[in-house]
Amino acid sequence: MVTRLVLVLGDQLSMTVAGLKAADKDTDVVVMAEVADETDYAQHHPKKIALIFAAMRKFARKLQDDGWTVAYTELDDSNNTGSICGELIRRAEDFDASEVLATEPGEWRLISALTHCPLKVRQLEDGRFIASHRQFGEWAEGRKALRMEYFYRDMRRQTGLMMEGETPAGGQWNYDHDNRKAASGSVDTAPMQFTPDDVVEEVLDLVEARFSKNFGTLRPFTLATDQGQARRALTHFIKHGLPKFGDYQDAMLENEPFLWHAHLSAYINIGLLDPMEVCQAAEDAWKNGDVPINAAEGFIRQIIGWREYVRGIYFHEGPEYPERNVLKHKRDLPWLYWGGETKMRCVGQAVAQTRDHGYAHHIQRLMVTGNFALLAGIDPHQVHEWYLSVYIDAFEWVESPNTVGMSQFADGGIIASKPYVSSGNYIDKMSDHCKLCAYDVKAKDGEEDACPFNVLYWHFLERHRERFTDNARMGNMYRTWDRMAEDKKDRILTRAESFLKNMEDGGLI
Ligand code: FAD
Ligand code: DLZ
Ligand code: SF4
Repeated sequence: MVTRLVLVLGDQLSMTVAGLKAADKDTDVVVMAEVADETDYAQHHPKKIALIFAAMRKFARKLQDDGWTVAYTELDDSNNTGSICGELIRRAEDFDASEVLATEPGEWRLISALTHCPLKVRQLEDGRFIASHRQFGEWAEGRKALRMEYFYRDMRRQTGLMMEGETPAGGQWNYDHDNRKAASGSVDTAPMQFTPDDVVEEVLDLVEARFSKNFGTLRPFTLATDQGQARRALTHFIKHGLPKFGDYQDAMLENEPFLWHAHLSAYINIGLLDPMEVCQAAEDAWKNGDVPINAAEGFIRQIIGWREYVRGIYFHEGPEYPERNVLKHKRDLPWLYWGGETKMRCVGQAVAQTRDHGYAHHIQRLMVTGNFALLAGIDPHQVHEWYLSVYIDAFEWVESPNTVGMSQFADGGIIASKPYVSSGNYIDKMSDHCKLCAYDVKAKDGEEDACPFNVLYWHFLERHRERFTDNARMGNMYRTWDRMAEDKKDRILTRAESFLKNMEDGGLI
């Protein structure tokens, strides 16, 4: 029998990935490699590198225990070539193999590297998703607008999740109107934590030695690093977090990074949890009467709706999608995103949590850091690079549509029907940050201490009037702006300009 290599990447750590499913345990050799090309294409959060390396090492052991031959390269190995293709070539020589079975990577960069690797590499479609590339393409074909909601309904029908025959459970597809409560008081749950074992400790030492300059705190490190732990984290979330997930999905609280969110995205994205098992656990909890319908439906929608949809968009739109910049925003990402001082309490809190945990929940990503970057006209590519670096769950197929499309409207409205921009009002309503902020969220007249979101909001609308004035969902806002007295409008725009100038000059904002 000819020996084949089976490539398993750091975010493909599941026994059911396509490459492993197609392989022969008796004759094929699994190749896994910690390489500089992957650690350095973004300035990854140290917790993200540690999570991936620890989970890779444990997965390799599991494969070996199951009888697979595994050729594993550690980052510090002296003969490490530094790239996935380089490692495949080296292992092909070692094992006299010429063919490679790979599961298609979640990034065009790596797909291209495998395509150009001078070996026969078969890239099999990643079957860990509900919608295949072909299915998404057929859904998208001929549609004027690719809206998530309609795609989601198809996914509900296809999976049967929360369906009663052809109709959605409870009679509605979407219970979002129940999911906008502001939180108050204390949070009665937290993601499950795991004490590092020997494998994890060794990886932490390596990451500390090699990546201490990257933005982010490595220790304490309490993430799950194998399937068993990730499943315990899932069970814990379903019991303690999911019941209130829906109600407080959009809420933000001081020093409460996780609220009732799952903190499971990284585990799902790297293969420790299967998206369907996660959704089925949520559905079961609802069927057993342990969680309300708005929580279960809202949670399942994030996974079989948004997660599948953004992946479809990434592959449908092609490799240049992350480069898009229809609003022609050019400003540099301010230093405060890398932990520099800021007077904006909401942004400071989101960035500090990101630094400490490699995590911020969706509304912080969308309506705080994303909203600010969009209002301030930051180059979306720099925003994309930031999100790709700082979150433990960030891989381009999921990060770039969320950032470039949903958050920065840089794709011109493929994902979002209108830009996700808001004044400070929204953050004030959904959080307790404003009362501790140096800025005044109630100041709306261009005052020196006016919340920056308040003045930048109108500045954004004014500078993009031509593009958005006819957008049905934005007409009201333009009418409100147009009704304002001219001197008030001048004060607001002048204050916005001086704020942006100060930001560009590196001043404290
Ligand atoms: P929960 O809020 O508890 O949601 C449950 C699950 O639903 C998540 O674990 C995740 O698997 C899925 N999910 C929810 N929203 C989305 C979404 N919009 N797209 C895809 N899956 C979703 N998610 C990533 O996994 N990786 C990223 O790199 C990423 N970058 C983002 C960048 C921006 C600018 C924005 C606005 C969102 C981004 N998201 C990303 C989506 C979302 O913010 C995270 O999935 C979520 O915050 C993860 O935390 P959680 O597990 O506690 O999720
Ligand atoms: C993110 C990441 C990092 C930091 N390191 C590795 C690595 O050393 N080896 C590996 O196989 N994968 C790594 N990854 C995950 C890949 O970057 C990921 O597979 C691609 O971005 C495609 O999603
Ligand atoms: Fe954020 Fe403005 Fe509130 Fe300050 S006042 S916390 S900047 S929304």
